[in-house]
Amino acid sequence: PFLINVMQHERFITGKYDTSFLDSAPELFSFPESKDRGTKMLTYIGTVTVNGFPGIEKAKKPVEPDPRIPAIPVDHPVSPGTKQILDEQGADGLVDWVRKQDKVLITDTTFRDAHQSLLATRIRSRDLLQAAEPTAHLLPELFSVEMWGGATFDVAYRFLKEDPWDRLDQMREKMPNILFQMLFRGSNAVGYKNYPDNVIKAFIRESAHSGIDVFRIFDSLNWVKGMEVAIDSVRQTGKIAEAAICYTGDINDPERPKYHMGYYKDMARELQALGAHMLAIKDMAGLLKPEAAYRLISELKETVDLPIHLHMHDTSGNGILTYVKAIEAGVDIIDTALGSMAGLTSQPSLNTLYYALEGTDKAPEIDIDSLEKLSYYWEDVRKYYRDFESGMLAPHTEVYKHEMPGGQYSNLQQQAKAVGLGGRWEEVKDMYSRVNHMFGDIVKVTPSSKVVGDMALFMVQNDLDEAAVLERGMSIDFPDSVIELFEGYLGQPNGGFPEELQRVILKGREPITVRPGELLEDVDFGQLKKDLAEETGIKVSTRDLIAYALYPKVFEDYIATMNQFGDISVLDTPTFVHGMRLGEEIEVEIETGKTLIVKLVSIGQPQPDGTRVVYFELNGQPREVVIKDEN
Ligand code: 3PY
Ligand code: ZN
Repeated sequence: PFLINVMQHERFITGKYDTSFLDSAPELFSFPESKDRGTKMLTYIGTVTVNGFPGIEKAKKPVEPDPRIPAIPVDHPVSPGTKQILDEQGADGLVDWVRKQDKVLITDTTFRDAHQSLLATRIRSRDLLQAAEPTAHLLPELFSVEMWGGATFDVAYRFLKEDPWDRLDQMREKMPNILFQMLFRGSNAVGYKNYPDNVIKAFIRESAHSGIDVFRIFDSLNWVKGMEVAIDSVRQTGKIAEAAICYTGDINDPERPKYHMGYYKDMARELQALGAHMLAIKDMAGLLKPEAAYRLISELKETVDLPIHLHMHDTSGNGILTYVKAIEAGVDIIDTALGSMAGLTSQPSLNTLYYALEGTDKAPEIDIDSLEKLSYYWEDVRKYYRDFESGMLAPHTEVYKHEMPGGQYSNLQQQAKAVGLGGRWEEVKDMYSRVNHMFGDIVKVTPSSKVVGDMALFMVQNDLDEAAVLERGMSIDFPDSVIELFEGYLGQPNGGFPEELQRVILKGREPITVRPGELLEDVDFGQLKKDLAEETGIKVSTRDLIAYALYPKVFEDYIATMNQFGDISVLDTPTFVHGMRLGEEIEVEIETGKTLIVKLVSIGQPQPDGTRVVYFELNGQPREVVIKDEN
């Protein structure tokens, strides 16, 4: 378009090729918006307006006030923080610095686990990014911000139709002073199954290079062998390998002898020997009771010479008390969320902890007014996602019985509804705990927790109990995830699998006992790149290739959506979820300084072929798109 503009300029036509006119003719640089891009966006808005957003009930778009974004000083750079310590002193230097702190250090999980556990991981990059700069300015004392990994990677492509790597780049730019932390599922990376070693290595290399500083690595069965490749790869990048012990059971309950204090101490020693820079206690369900926390942290501090980082969920309502006890015992870092995104299945509230510790030696160096300001922002943004709330309204002490991780509760509830068991939810919860014991009392965290959930649904649906499974097992087709677990493809649980159950589930096939990665062939990235380019026609980047290696179908669907609708991450969230109201006008900044004005004029009657014409104005010009009415 630039050349066409230039060639139509009168001085070009009259043969005066002195190009200084370019400088004095700014109109040459304004190009008509390509039809394609505008039409694609209108097609998305039309589709969601007519058909609603997948997975939630169609509702009229609510009128939402703009979120209260905390003001940031214009002429004041952000204060340096832990990111600078890592960059200047390396991983060991940072670990030494942590050891020297006498106040408790804080990780903010609002950008990852809090919304994974409260809102089905649905917070979009746009809403996260608006909080990034204010957080960098207002909370420079944070140890880290957990903002990537876990379920965020696949949900970004699958449901939000945006690129998680872009989120990382943009967050990094806006938050240059605080360490970025991610959750990494060991040999399951950010997925639900074991991947070949070269996929794990490539993922870690690329994410370290893109700005992740602290990798919290866990194995869903606490099988240390399943964590080795990841720990080693992180160490090679110069970033921090934080190896996690998943906490289950109750060390102070003599009725649950399997997960006793000695078990956790042994695992901590093994992780230290493997080269972990720090140790995490990952209490994914929120089972660590206050007295147990005091004992666990004190004894682990005597066992290993690593800083200890405690993560928990506040499902029971005991989170703050547990944290206070852990802090008394000398825990180095704890995970909290901003007030309005905290509590229940999320992390305990940092705002609340501030007051719980006020005046004590360990009170963190955090400004409470800053916490409240950021909390307003998240309170407003959270409303955009009300359709994804779990419906849990009060602390839920039953978690000590069923032991479901914070992020699983609402998911399994949805799954139960989807298979017609919504009315039998009490039975499903009870069965979840029975399945755990039938499986030999295993650690339950993604993906092992999903297997326990699948089996619980399967047994309730088919009216099976433990005895029936063993007696009639040879003629039962168990869910695929259950078969894979018992084949050893998620690794080995402490104490092995119950043999008789394993025999009926595998029906004569031999399980594996080695690390699955030893049997899986490396992915041929060269070939994969060719396949992906052929399949989608895109110019394949390393990041695309890694995403495709992890989730081929999800990534292909994402590219197909981009082709159909263009980049819809630029839409505001109410429009993304609900489309537009009749007569409404919105502005969409499609790139810096470039804004489209979109008005929804009317929606036509359904046509015999099941379509409707949706009438818009785009920058004042009438535009129509044809949408298939799915209702
Ligand atoms: C995840 O793996 O996504 C988790 O948050 C586990 O607790
Ligand atoms: Zn968690």
